[in-house]
Amino acid sequence: MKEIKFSVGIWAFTSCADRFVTEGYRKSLSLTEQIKLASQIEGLDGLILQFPAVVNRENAEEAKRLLQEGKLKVSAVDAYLFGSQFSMGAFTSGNERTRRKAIEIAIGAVDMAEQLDCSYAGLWLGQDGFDYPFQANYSDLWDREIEAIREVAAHNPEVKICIEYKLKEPRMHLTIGSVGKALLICEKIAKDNVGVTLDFGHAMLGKENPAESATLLAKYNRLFSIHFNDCYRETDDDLIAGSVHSWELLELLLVLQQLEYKGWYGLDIFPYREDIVKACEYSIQNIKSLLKGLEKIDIPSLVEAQKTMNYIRIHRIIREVFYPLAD
Ligand SMILES: [Mn+2]
Repeated sequence: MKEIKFSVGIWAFTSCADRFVTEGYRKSLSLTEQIKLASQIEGLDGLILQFPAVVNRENAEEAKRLLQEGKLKVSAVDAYLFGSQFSMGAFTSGNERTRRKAIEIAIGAVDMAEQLDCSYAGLWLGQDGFDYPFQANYSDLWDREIEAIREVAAHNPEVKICIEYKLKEPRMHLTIGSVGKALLICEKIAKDNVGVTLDFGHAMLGKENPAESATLLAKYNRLFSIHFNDCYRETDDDLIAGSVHSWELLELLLVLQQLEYKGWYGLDIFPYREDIVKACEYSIQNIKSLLKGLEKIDIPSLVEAQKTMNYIRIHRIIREVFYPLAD
């Protein structure tokens, strides 16, 4: 467990606005204050940053200094491609100038990752998709999406491009909405530095089982990073990890061990009403507690039992550890 590295998306430290409380649930903090707060989180090793909204050419060296002071690394630099300028699409935009701007920002995120000694750049394309029947030429959207990712990935093969899929929101349908579509794009581009971020809540929202999605991605060497959080599967709630779907989380953690996943364990949470530091620490503790429990599970027996697909026999091995029968 010692070798696991935890990070958190810097957006957890924002005022956490929603569409009802547009001013946010707490006061806005400067980047300096956000990094200082993050450095107080017990067990945290890094931050996921955004380019150019959070880090950019003007403040990168200052951010680097603050991170070093706080003993934090950068686990990924995400391209900020979901702002209002991309409301009609980023990589999929039919307006060539807008599309070029989006590609330029994504390439900027790759360069920023390198500058901050980080080898991962994230692409979550929340505005690429459609809201209504008849609205989109699906073929054009798909082709533009793939070509743009191909171009960004070619910029620097040393930086891994992490495509983060999500079923919906803000678009009603996202172009890269499922693990299968994300994987298909990776396979079409066929470059070693193009892979996927599996976001637990996104997988749950898409009615996937995260452990199965992780396995599928790892099978094709495309499991680059994980975002932990939780949700009720209707929307992307970004709740504290391990708070709602503990079984699915436990299974994912087991599978990550079996797959020998060595990447970051990122938190992607929005603590609207909770103390930020405590919400992050609680998420990390939940994951660590489940990992501790996994140490007590008889894995060879579990693997053997899985061959039978006999659920009761299989689950009894887990239950003995997590809720033993009362006397
Ligand atoms: Mn995420």
